[in-house]
Amino acid sequence: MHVVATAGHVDHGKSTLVRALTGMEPDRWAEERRRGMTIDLGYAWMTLPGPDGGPAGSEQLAFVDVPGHERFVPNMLAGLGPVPAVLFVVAADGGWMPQSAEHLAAVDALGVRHGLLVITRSDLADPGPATRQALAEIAPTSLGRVEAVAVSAVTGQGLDELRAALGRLVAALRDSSSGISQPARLWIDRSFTIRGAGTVVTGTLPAGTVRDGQELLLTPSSQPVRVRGLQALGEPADRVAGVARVALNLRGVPADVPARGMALIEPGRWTLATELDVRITPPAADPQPKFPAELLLHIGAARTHTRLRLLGTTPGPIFARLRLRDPLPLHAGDRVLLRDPGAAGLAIYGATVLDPDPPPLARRGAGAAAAAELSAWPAVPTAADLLRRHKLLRAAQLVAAGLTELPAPVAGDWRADPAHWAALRAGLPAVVADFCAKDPLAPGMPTEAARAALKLPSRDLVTALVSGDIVQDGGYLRIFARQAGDAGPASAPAAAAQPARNPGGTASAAGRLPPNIAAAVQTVLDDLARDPFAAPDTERLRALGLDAKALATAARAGLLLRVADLVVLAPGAAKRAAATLAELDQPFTTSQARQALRTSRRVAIPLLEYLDRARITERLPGDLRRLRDS
Ligand SMILES: Nc1nc2c(ncn2[C@@H]2O[C@H](COP(=O)(O)OP(=O)(O)OP(=O)(O)O)[C@@H](O)[C@H]2O)c(=O)[nH]1
Ligand SMILES: [Mg+2]
Repeated sequence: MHVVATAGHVDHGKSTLVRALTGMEPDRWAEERRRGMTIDLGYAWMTLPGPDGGPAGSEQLAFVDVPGHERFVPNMLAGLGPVPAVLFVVAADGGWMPQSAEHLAAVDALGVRHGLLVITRSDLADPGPATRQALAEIAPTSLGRVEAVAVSAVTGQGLDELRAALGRLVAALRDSSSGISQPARLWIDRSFTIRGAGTVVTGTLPAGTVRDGQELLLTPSSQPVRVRGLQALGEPADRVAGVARVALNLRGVPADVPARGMALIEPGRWTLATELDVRITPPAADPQPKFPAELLLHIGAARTHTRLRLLGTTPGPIFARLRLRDPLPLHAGDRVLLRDPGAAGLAIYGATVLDPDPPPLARRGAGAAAAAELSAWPAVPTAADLLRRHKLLRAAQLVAAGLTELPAPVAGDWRADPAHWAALRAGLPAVVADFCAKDPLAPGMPTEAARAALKLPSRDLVTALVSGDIVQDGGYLRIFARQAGDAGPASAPAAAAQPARNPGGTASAAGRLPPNIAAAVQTVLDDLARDPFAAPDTERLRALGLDAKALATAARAGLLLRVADLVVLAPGAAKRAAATLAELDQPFTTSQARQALRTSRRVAIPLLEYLDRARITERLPGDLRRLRDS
């Protein structure tokens, strides 16, 4: 299926033409037929001729017929917004008119690239002048050079040529479809109730596929709804792929809830944007337009009020931050239309969404900086552009921004800007060294502190940055001491004055114990030299001014063996205990070990558990152990 919208000035024959082509009535309302004027969108479809204008093929072409009257511009935009092609109608006897220009400006702002010019009512006047003028107006727009066909809906003249031209238009549409599988975003333009079936919505699906039974989210509320039956052009279907006109029967949503301008989207695949950065392409005639503070933003069949803040004022494309009144499901690269409804003349601007979830503009001058940054971006942003700006993004954020070609993750589902990541990696050692220098008693820099210092959103990223001289151990980061042997644990006296060999590292921590701590540790070691397993009790430690943190630091420096938080022995104690235990009958009980070591249960139990962990002893059932070597 293909979908085209009509466009053109009021009374130029759009609906009459659609009726002539399809045999269906696009003016659905009695009021429209009474007034002979389209007010709201109309829907009709035809089967296209086969190749070379032969017998009817199987391909269908749906029309969204829009009103030409200026009062109904919002309805016109809702019809035109989601379609990839336009049937531009100009009456031979009317010529180029104000709404011809306004509709063309909208087509151009939306970036519609495919279309046909149809000169209608050509039984009433020579189509030549209208054709020439319309082609000249259309040529500089996104439509460029289009085919022109003169028709009369009254005499039928030109309709066969028009059908053939529509066949060529559809062929061009087919060739230009990107083939990239897009997530569904159905722009709702009608909602009604069918007795016995419940809520039905219809809309244009520009891309992606909707399936029977599928769960979709109804924007802007994000309410989940389930499709329970769908139709394409009046025929039931299991699935419909865009571009298409679709009618969906919805479950889980009261009939009065859906309305024109809402959308049904695939969960997780769209950013529900309230703030976005855009590139506005000013019209050639007005390169530096004066924007009002409040505009209307149109995309698909939706529109919402938006505030506009210009980012910098450089010639050429205009960069702006928009703040929407209602969130819209957007991708980077989406084309939106901005309109000043209060303007006297035409005030329609096309814009491209660059960032559907931009960083806040906090500092002074941040706007100008953002404009400078965005001016280097390509027409349609890539994941690399968004990452350069945001530094780090989760895959889900990029996918929701419409980017599916992602770089490899740096940690979990995190993606990083390569330059930023390299800078973080290069900067981590200094951050850790700085922390350790300021707090030499700390067991290292807590991973959480490093995360905060580097302003990272997740500790996993810190872990992923660990490399080279940095080691991560038990939630702490330390600089690996290459010359650890220089300050060998067993031989090291608790020398407070020992020079730092490796700033911030383990070896220097030994050298940089505050003198009172170093002296207290030396006192403990002196006591232990007399009675090796009589670890100082908590009272003694408190008297010496040694808390768990100080003991941990001393232990890390190799000055003490810490078998429990507040149980410390001399560095050689494990070896010495092993030698003593080797003299016992194997296996031995805790009590036997305690007696042999001439110590208390307070020390014996954690010491034996330490020896188990160090694989010096082996734990057996029934409170028994034996030396592993024996
Ligand atoms: N003689 C002649 N009259 C035509 C032709 N096409 C349309 N008309 C007449 O022109 C008038 C307007 O036609 P519509 O089809 O309602 O025009 P429209 O563009 O849909 O108008 P809006 O939807 O209100 O913008 C009607 O009276 C039609 O009968 C044609 O080819 N020849
Ligand atoms: Mg009409």
